[in-house]
Amino acid sequence: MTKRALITGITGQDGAYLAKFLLDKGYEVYGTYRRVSTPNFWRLQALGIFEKINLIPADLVDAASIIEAIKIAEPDEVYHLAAQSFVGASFEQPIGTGDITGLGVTRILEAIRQINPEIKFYNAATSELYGNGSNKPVNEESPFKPASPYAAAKLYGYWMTRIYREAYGIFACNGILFNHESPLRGLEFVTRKISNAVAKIALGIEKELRLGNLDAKRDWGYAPEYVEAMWLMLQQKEPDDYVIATNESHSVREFVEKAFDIVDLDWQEYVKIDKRFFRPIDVNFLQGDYSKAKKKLGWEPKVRFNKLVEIMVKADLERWERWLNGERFPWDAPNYPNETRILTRGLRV
Ligand code: NAP
Ligand code: F7E
Repeated sequence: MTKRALITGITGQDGAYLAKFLLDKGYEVYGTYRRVSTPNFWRLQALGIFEKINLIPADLVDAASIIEAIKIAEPDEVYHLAAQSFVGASFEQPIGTGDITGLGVTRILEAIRQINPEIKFYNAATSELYGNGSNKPVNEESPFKPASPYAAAKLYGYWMTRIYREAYGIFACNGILFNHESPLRGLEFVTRKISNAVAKIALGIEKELRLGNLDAKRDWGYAPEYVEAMWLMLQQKEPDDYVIATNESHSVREFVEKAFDIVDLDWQEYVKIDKRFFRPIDVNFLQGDYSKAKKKLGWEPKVRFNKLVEIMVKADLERWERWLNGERFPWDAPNYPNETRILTRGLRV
């Protein structure tokens, strides 16, 4: 029988790649989206899957809409990816982040427990849980020391996922994913901010790039590979938690240098340090040991740091070249879905 998956946050980077991955595997894919004043379906359009997805309006702060989404989709698997995912913004909106990113997990788990506890559940946990706890590679057993409202909210979601697994026997997994990037990454995250600016500077559209802490080090992988790990977790015999990473760490400065190298420019001539982009506390170093995922899931990263930077810079160069030639990006177009693709209680057969 065709498997059904519900993805929360299908309009985000991971949601879009996961939707494509599951469609390619033959799944019927349902995704939640929230009402925003400017529609945000450009990633699904860019991957050419917008018309293949069943969309259900739901917001993580509205428990009733979550219950409705699960009733409509009747999923075998729920991938919970929706969140206020930007660490910087969590310092500006700590309460909202707690509600969306933290309590949102419990709203979904509770809906699963009440509607159908057989549904398998993936929770998007994060390397931010470790905070500034270690200067060495960390694994599933390492201590957590969150350093932002975002990380604290994610830590709550991580524990609620484990609690529902142990208390109610729900097949619930935490994917402790380290940073993963792609040409579909949001523009506020540092990698895409850099690749986008480098492309524009190389083409003469922009003159400078303003950044914050260049010394921070991250374990950066390639997002399309990471969504496969999410799926693999839900195909195992037993639910468990896994670190997904590359086990390499590079600084923001290295990312900048590499990105400018690709277009033969000296980064020091264009990059300005701007205190607005520093955080009240930053995580200085993250590197993930993914041995457990390799052993149990057979998962390993393929795209490494240099290749990742190249993929991102080249994709942004191509976009801005097309833009210079008069083409408009998908996100410029009015793109509300055809109403027949939206499922609500009224339209449920
Ligand atoms: P993203 O691109 O920021 O996408 C976040 C998604 O959540 C979007 O679809 C967004 O919808 C949705 N959302 C936000 N607030 C919501 C609300 N109140 N109700 C319903 N939906 C809401 O994030 P991502 O990079 O794909 O990451 C996916 C998940 O993995 C997130 O939980 C993130 O925290 C976590 N994570 C990411 C990384 C990483 O490096 N990418 C690493 C570890 C963990 P709109 O499109 O309407 O804004
Ligand atoms: O920052 C530094 C910044 O915002 C990376 C999310 O997906 O990954 C992501 O969180 C580093 C930080 O990602 C700028 O201070 C310097 O040290 O790209 P970021 P993040 O905070 O690591 C984790 C795993 C998640 O779970 C999150 O959802 O770069 N940095 N200058 C800057 N960062 C930004 N954004 N902008 C700058 O101008």
